[in-house]
Amino acid sequence: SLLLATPALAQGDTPHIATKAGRHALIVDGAPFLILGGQVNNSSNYAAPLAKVWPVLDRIGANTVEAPIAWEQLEPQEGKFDFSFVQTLLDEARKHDKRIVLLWFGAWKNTGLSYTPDWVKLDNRRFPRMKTKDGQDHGVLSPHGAATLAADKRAYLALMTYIRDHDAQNTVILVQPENEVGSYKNPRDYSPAAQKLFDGPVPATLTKALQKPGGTWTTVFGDTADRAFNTWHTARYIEALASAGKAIKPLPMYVNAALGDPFGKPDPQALSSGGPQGDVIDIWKAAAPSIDFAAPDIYDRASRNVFKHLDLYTRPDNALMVPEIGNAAEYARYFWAALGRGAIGFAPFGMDDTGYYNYPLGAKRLDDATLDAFAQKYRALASAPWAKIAFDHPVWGAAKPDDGAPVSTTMGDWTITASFGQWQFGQRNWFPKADLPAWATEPTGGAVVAQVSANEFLFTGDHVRLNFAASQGSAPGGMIVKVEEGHFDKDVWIMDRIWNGDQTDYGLNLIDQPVWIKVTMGRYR
Ligand code: N0T
Repeated sequence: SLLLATPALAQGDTPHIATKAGRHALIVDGAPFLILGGQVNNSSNYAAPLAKVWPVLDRIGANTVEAPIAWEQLEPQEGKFDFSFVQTLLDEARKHDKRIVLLWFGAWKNTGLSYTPDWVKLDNRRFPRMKTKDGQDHGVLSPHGAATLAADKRAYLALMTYIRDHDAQNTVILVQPENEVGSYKNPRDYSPAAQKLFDGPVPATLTKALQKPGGTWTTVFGDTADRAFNTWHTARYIEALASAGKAIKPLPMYVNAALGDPFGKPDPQALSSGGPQGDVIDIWKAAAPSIDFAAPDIYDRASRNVFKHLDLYTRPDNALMVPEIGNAAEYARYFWAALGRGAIGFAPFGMDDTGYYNYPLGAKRLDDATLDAFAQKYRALASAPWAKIAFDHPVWGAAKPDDGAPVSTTMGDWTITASFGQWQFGQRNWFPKADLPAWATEPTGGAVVAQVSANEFLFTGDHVRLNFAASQGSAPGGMIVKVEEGHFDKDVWIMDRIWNGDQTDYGLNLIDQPVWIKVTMGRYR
């Protein structure tokens, strides 16, 4: 008899980014997957400190660990590879039921070369540092170093080969070649060889992609030429790693950015010139088509800046992911803002118990309140098929802005308003003498909403009140028909109770129990 082939999963089983209608999903084991992540501290990439990672990740309900593999640890002597930590990480992640986002700390880590092996660090002739304008060495490897690229790439490919051969089950779901690339205080390499390239024409691929006329770097980019040049060449270098890496195993790959001021004109001396900041994503897209997306590392506490950064990386051609965000409690609310823009993942940085804290970027310490701020949200999201919902439907999210003001949106015929800092009953001005809740003055609160059909919404959140109403100008008679609290059995919504009375009269309030709510809107005639 004829054997019919079983329908193959798209692109085999390998994780990949899928895009439809401008929305993105990270597909893992054939289904959309939401990265509820945590990144370990920089030096936790050894067997011993891993024991201090899992309890913290379990405590916050993470499903994914972001962990570095250092070039110095993989290839301590040239051509002699040591995969023992890679294997330990795979074994332990599986044992602790975590997926892995693998971070390749190669030629560039926060721009510097500290993670390269000694034989790279100490051989500046073979692996040249950038030159400053006055001919001094700058402590960042030049992206024009052909030997640097060849050696870095060889090590990266050895890593990818090991993953291909030892991770058929795709514990590793995403790879980040290099970390926060670019160069601080030296916008590009000013060596004679680099200068020669800089004086030449801008590659046509780039001018075409940017829809600019051809010319030299200076004529095309003016006073941003140095940065554009270093961005292009850094991205080309990473493209070489990514494209060759994907030929071995086509895992999705991304780059992360140390961010500047998202509103001001970036100062090429102050920010990591060459990195994938929001204003140069187009250069990265043209130079590095094998990179699936660029991503923001958020260590800026100002809500206005955070929202703008998130917006800059939310594009039809760029899946939003937050691979690093400060692990202080106040950053946790931005989880809602990220998911509301369709983020495929989120990961506070420094999530282990090795005793290191990167305050003032993140937390002073991981106390219970801090861990709960992330855990509470992760547990709510882990209980829902959110990645699938957000791939199939429009979503919106709100995090409490610094000024505490309400925020709203309109989805179809309905306007949704998120407000913050209230008790659950009634309105503040009814009880002028009642004290305010503790969270009224805290940077806490937010929600995420999916419009699952024209008149139906799913949402969860914390320290927030949501009001649903007919949008201005829509037909009369619009109202909330039903509010259900429920849970999911795989993809199916199961109603547990109907909310009514106090639970709905003053808006839909979620404080410290972020349950799932389904709202059905309608119109009376
Ligand atoms: C991040 C992390 C780690 C004057 C910082 C942020 C991680 C890297 N870098 O803990 O090092 O590996 O991606 C740099 C932010 C610099 C802000 C300086 C303000």
